[in-house]
Amino acid sequence: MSMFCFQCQETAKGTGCTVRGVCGKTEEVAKLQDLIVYASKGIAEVVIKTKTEVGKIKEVNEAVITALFATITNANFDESALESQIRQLIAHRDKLRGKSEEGYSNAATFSLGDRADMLKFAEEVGVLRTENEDVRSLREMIIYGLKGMAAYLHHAENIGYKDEEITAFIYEALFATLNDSLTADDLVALTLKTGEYGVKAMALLDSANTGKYGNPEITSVSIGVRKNPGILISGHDLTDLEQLLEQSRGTGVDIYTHGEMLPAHYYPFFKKYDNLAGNYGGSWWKQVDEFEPFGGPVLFTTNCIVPPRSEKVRSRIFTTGAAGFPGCPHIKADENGKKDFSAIIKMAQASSPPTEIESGNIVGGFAHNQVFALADKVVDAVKSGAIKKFFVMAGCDGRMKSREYYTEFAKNLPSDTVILTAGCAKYRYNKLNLGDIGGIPRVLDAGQCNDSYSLALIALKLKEVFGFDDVNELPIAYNISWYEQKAVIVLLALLYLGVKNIHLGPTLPGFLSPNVAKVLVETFGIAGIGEVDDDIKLFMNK
Ligand code: SF4
Ligand code: SF3
Repeated sequence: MSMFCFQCQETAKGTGCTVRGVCGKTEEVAKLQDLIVYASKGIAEVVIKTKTEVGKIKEVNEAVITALFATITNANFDESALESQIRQLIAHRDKLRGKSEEGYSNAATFSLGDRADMLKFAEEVGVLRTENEDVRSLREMIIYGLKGMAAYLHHAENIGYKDEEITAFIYEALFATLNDSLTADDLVALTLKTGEYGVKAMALLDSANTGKYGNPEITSVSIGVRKNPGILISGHDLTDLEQLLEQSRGTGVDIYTHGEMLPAHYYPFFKKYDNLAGNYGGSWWKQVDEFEPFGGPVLFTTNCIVPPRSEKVRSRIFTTGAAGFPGCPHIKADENGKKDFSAIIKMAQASSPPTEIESGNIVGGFAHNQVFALADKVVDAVKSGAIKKFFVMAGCDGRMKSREYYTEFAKNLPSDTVILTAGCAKYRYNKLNLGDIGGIPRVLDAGQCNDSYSLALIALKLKEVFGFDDVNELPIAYNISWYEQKAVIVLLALLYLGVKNIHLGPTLPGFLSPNVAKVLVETFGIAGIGEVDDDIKLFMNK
């Protein structure tokens, strides 16, 4: 076996990618990413054993968070970038540890040779290093949750928000995954604690985003095109969008969002930019068809990158932040966080304007503040029976055919139900025109995957208004679709908040061992999905 990765929903045969990732990740990239995780665990060990105050090692924290983020599915395919992150992590680790190697594990002491040595060593430290499949399953679930958390912390940090308590937890959890004396029960407890910190991380990012850009509000977003050439910006980082909008103002170039950047339109702050033209296309995997007709350059601020099919498209791709793709220019921030996007703007000016692939508008912006403002209306609609049930359908989208389930599910839901969505899962039904209930749209989009936090706040608010003791008494069903590791932290956060009977699809994670899956089923009522009609009946009768 040349590599092993089973962190995402598309993992080969539902069990693991062993030759090349279904995502396009090469063996080398997979191994370097394993090494990043292992080196991060080593740093965690040193931080804990030297009792280093997390607040005093800002640079180390940033390096660990960015590196973990770079290992998320579809974030970074660039071997050289990953190698230099590993070298940076090891330099930090050794500086923190000093000369002494006594009392430390291999993760805290291993040294690096050349790339070939690194790849060889990586084979010993990957996922399969843990032999017991239940321990492996729990360890990896924790690690994937931490990766998702790292992504959210990275965005918050870019806005100047950080929380050392969360960073300290990341070290605690990373180190715990090296500890062979922990039992499966200990690891289950740590999994839930990861969910607890996931809530904190999403809350921090929510404060950062709303603190800087205002509270999302109901917004109609154009999905057509204008006449100017454009730049397409994808991913989740709002600070990148802000800088791009500022720098491209008055240059004759329009900015379009793609995939998970769509919710940026909902923030009041961005409404002042008349060069923010709209949203182009659908969710991440549609890029293989949509980047070609877009015509202009594309900036990836995070996942999800799909290795481009043609050189023509590849030559128009730029990355920044934790994202990376070999051969594509990577735009770094200076020490003040400023990025120079002039090369992208220049390329856009020489590009043809986007070809229209859709027209019209979509409506979103139903994050917590906006929904709370509509609370009376929503509560009345529930009390009068006009709304029978809410369906939380947050999470990720993906290219598997089986995901057509979600479009059919949304289409076939009774007309007295409302979908609460967040993340790129929304693209399966946000253009369906499902109508409204007394002015409340039947699809309420809160925002990006991290804005699932808003959905949790909305549920907690409804619990309070209706005077229930338990969120599970509410008329809310959870039919979540997952793909990558941010969905793992969202799921763990929901479990921590006590949400039961979540249905997860289109398939259950390949990293769940049969015993761990059993614990999730028995303790939390987690289930997969079945046929649309049967599932709707099941949910409506619960
Ligand atoms: Fe396979 Fe997913 Fe890992 Fe890519 S990220 S190698 S598709 S399991
Ligand atoms: Fe989507 Fe990649 Fe997960 Fe942020 S962008 S939800 S899959």
